Amino acid sequence: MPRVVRVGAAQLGPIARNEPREAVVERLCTLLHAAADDGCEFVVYPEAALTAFFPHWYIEDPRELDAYFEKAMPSGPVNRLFREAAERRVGFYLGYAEAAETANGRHHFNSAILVGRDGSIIGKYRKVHLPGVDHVRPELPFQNLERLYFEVGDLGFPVFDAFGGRIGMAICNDRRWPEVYRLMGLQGVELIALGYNTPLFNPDADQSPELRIFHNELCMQAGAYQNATWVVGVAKAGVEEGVHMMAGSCIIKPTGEIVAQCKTSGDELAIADCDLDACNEGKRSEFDLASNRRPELYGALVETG
Ligand code: CDT
Repeated sequence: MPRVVRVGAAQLGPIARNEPREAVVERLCTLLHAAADDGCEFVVYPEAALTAFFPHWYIEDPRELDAYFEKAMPSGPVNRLFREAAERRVGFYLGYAEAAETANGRHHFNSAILVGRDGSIIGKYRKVHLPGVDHVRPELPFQNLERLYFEVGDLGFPVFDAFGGRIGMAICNDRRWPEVYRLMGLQGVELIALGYNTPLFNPDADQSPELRIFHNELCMQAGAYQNATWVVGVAKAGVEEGVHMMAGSCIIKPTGEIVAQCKTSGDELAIADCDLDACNEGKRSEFDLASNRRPELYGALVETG
C-alpha cells in the first residue's frame, strides 16, 4: 500500500507583539482549512507559532513574559485549532513556548508537538540547540534571549509512528546540527517537521541575507539527503516588530531536492505529496546506516582529534 502523506508547510507572516492568541489561531485555522481543502492530512506550522518571537526582546515584566507561555496544551484559544483540525481530519506540528509544571517547580521550554488526525497529541519535542545568550546586549538592534527564557530540552530526539510512517521533530537552530538528523535517522525517521524563526541578519556575524538563506536550505537539504528522509521546514516570515525574518518555507524530498516552496513573506501554504517509500532507496543504498557507519571508530577519532 503506498504511503503518501500530503503535507502542507503552513508559513506564517509576522505576528505583532500585541496580537491576541485568538487572532493568531484564526490565521492558523485559515491555513488549516486551505490545506484540508487541498487534501492535506498533515500541516506543519512554525516555531513558536502562537506569538511573536519574544526572545528577540528583553522583557522585564515577569507577567508580560509569562503571557507568552502555554501552561497546558491545548487550552484557551488553542482548543479551537485542535477541534477544527480533528473535524477536518488533519494532523499538525505546532511550535510553542511551554511552561511545564513539575514536582520541582516550573520549567520553560521551546517546544513542538505532533498531533494526530483525531486531535490527540502523539508526541512532544523540546528544543535542544538554543541559540543566543542569556544576557541582554543593549548595543544590538535585537536580541536572541532563548538561553535566558528557556531551558535546554530534556526529551532527546524521539521519532514517532504516525501518518503511516516514522515522524521526527526539530526546532529552528537544531537544523544546523547534523547529529539532530542522524539521531533520528538511526531511528528510521521518514519525515522531519521543523519550524523556524530566523532573522535575515545575524547581529553577531557579517552574513548577507543571501548567504543566510543558502545556509538555511543547505543544512535541511543535507540532513534530508544524508538520512534519506523528507524534511518540512516552515518559517515565521516577514518583518516582525522591526526584525526582518527569513521566509522560504519548503518541503525537501529524501534526495535532498526541494519539491515545494513558499514564495511570499506572509501566511502561505506550500504543499507536496510526500511518498514515505521514497526514503527506501537511500536507506537501502548510500545511507544504509547499519551497514555503512563505523561507530566503533568514531570515538577513537574524536579522542585523537
Ligand atoms: N530561533 C532560532 O533558533 N533562531 C536561530 C537564529 C540564529 S542567528 C541570530 C536560527 O538558527 O535560525
